[in-house]
Amino acid sequence: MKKIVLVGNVACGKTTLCQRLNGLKLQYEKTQALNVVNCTIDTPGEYLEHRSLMRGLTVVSADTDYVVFVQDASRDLYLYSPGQAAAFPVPVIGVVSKADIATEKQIAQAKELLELTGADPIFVLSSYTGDGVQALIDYLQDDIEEKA
Ligand SMILES: Nc1nc2c(ncn2[C@@H]2O[C@H](COP(=O)(O)OP(=O)(O)OP(=O)(O)O)[C@@H](O)[C@H]2O)c(=O)[nH]1
Ligand SMILES: [Mg+2]
Repeated sequence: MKKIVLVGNVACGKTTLCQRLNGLKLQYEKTQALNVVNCTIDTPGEYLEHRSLMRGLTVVSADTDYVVFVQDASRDLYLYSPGQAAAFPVPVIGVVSKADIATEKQIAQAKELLELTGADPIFVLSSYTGDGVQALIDYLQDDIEEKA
């Protein structure tokens, strides 16, 4: 499994995705600090929301294979900037989260926003139902060479 760091605003679903990816019980717990679970680094949403903390994400990402931008499809709150993926030293992939409670239009909007950041590829999933999660797991298990 590739090493990833989850990035996204407060309550976008990073910890729940981390739990799902690692086969843990899904339970709400506010992330207060960087939390390493096997190959997944979970971060508090404040790291993205407060510009002064953003640099911390860049530093942490240097030791990973991928940054994962998580965008909550159910909320019209967009905190990423166009081209933001280029600020990281490793490739950025995107996750549209909470697809189970979002409309098709919201999902399309979230996907488009992540595309603008430069994240590629983008996975649409629900950590609650598990829909779409296996595609992400499969991607993270591939060798980088196989994707070229
Ligand atoms: N319906 C639905 N709710 C979800 C899903 N994933 C997470 N949630 C809910 O969204 C809320 C926030 O989820 P978290 O995973 O804690 O969010 P987070 O991004 O880790 O938030 P911070 O730790 O504050 O940065 C919780 O109430 C979750 O149960 C999902 O796939 N579907
Ligand atoms: Mg969290």
